[in-house]
Amino acid sequence: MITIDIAVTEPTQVAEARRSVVQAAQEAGFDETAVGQAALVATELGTNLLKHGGGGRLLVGVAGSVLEILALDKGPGMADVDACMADGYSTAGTPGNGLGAVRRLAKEVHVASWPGRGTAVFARLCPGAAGPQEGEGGFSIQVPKPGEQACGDGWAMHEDDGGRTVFVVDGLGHGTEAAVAANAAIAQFRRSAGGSVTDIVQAVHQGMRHTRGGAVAVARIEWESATVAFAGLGNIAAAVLTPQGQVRRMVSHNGTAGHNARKIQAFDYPCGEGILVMHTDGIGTGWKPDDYPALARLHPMLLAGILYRDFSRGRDDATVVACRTGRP
Ligand SMILES: [Mn+2]
Repeated sequence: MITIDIAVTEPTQVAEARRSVVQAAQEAGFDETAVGQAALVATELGTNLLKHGGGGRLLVGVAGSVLEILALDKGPGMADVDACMADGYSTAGTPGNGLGAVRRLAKEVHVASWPGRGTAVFARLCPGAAGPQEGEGGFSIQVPKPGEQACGDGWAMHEDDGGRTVFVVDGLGHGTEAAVAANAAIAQFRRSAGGSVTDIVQAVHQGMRHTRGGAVAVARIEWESATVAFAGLGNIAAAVLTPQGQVRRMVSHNGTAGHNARKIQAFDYPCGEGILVMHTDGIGTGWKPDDYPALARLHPMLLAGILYRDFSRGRDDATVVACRTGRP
């Protein structure tokens, strides 16, 4: 889960981003060599933001033993993503400083770029690790309001043979008390995750009674029927992007979990092999898929990153969760 957001608009901030990446790599249990490689990836991605993106943001986090780095800019974009992935290619004319080294050192690199609409690069580093990794199912960015340590948002995921259930909560307001509410909601979700979406929302509503409350939403992807069942209370946005590029926005009822739940209702949406995305109101809902060709074919973290980059309000906790809706 990505939790740190560093602006990179001048060279000293590349160094700051590198320090954050080193710290996160150590947190993920990387050995000295792997920490050094992570630092190199951070330096190159940060330098690219300055050189090709006109500045941008480097986002960092840890999911299990995986280090996640997102580089986001609103620059001119790449005309040819494949060429930029090749060693030695650099649009600024510095050989060997493009994405080639990032690709060599990272386990996975995913790139999205549109001319005039900037570039997003997602690198996953997990030295020596093999097999499925934590975070493989769902990808997330969760960044507290600027100046706050605690995050009043939360999310969690449950998987079983039949499908996947994704839960998102936005504790009322922000700061410590919002985090207390969000944590109570997550704890209750974990106890109730096997139930229907309406049962889960009902249980979480009860479980948040002693907190200041918040907005919650649950989406259950059923592999067999290729549908998503959704129930929401309050202001959590959710949508399915179909492989054909359509967006189905899901409906929540008004209310505040923990205090006011007049109506808890499930809605069903067909999903196919697309992407489910859910986000709190720290991210605006004004995004349109037509602005980003082939959005539904992106890696889910790139989708999350682009929504964060272009629609984060910057004055609230911001959380966006994205996962594939096809059976893994
Ligand atoms: Mn909020």
